[in-house]
Amino acid sequence: MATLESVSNCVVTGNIGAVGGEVQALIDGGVAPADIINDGLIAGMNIVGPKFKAGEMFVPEVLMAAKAMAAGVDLVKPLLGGDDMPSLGKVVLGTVKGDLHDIGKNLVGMMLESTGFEVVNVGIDVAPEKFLEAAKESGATIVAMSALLTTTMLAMKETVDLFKENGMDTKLIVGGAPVSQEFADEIGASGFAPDAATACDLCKELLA
Ligand code: B12
Repeated sequence: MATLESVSNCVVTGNIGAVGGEVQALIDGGVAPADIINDGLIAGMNIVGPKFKAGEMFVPEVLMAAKAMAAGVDLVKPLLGGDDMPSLGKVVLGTVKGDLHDIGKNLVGMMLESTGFEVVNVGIDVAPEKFLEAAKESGATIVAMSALLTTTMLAMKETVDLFKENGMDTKLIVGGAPVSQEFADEIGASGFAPDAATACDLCKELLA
C-alpha cells in the first residue's frame, strides 16, 4: 500500500519507475497535496542530504533521487491550483551564478504560483546581470534567489549590489540551505525564508 513513507523511500532509492504510482495512489486516497510534498517527497530528500554528506550516497544516486522527486512533484503540482486566482504580483526566481541546484528553487516557484504569484523562472546558474535584465523586462516587484553552495552565496551579494547600482527598487529575497536571516541582513537583501511556505508569506508581506 502506498504511504508517505513509501513515497519518501522512492526518493531515497531514486526509484523513478515507482514514484508516480505511489504518489498517484496517495492522491487517489485523498492525501493533501502539501502533505505529499512535505512529508513524502521532501522527507525523502531530507534523508538523502545527510547520506550524501556522509559519503553513503554519491552524485549519480543523488541525481536519481532528484529525478524521482521531480516526477512526484509533477503529479502533485496541478493539484495546488492557483490558476484562476488574480495575480498577487510578479516574482523573478532563479538559482545564482555557479550553482546548479534547483529542487528547492522549483518548490518555492510552485508554492508561489499556487499562492497566486506570477513566477518568471530564469533557471539555474543565473548571473547578476541576467537577474537584472529579467526584472527590467518583466517588471517584477520581487527577485528571489536560491543558493545551495556556500561558495555561490557571494553571487547573491553581487546581485543585490548590481540592483542598487542601477537604482532599482525591486525587493530581493534569498534562500537555500546555507542561507540565513543574518546573511540576508549582511548583504542588504529585503528578506530571507527557510522554506517554500514561509517564502510565500514573505512575498505577501513585502508587497503589503
Ligand atoms: C540534490 C543535491 C544535489 C544534486 C542537485 C540536483 C538538482 N537538480 O537540484 C546534484 C547531484 C546535481 C548536486 C551537485 C552538487 N552538490 Co549538491 N546537494 C544536493 C542535496 C543532497 C539536496 C539539495 C536539495 O535539493 N534539498 C531539498 C530542497 C527541497 O531543499 P532546499 O534546496 O534547501 O530548498 C528549500 C529551502 O532552502 C528554501 N529555499 C530554497 N531556495 C530558496 C530561495 C528563496 C528565495 C527562498 C525564500 C527560499 C528558498 O525552500 C526550499 C523548500 O522548502 C544537498 C544536501 C542538503 N542538505 O541540502 C547537497 C549539497 C547542497 N551539495 C553539495 C555539493 C558540495 C555539491 C557538489 C559540489 C558536489 C560535487 N562534488 O560535484 C555539486 C555542485 C554542483 C553545482 N555547481 O551546483 C553540498 C554543499 C556544501 C556547501 N556547504 O557548499 C551539500 C550541502 C551536500 C553536502 N553536505 O556536502 N547536489
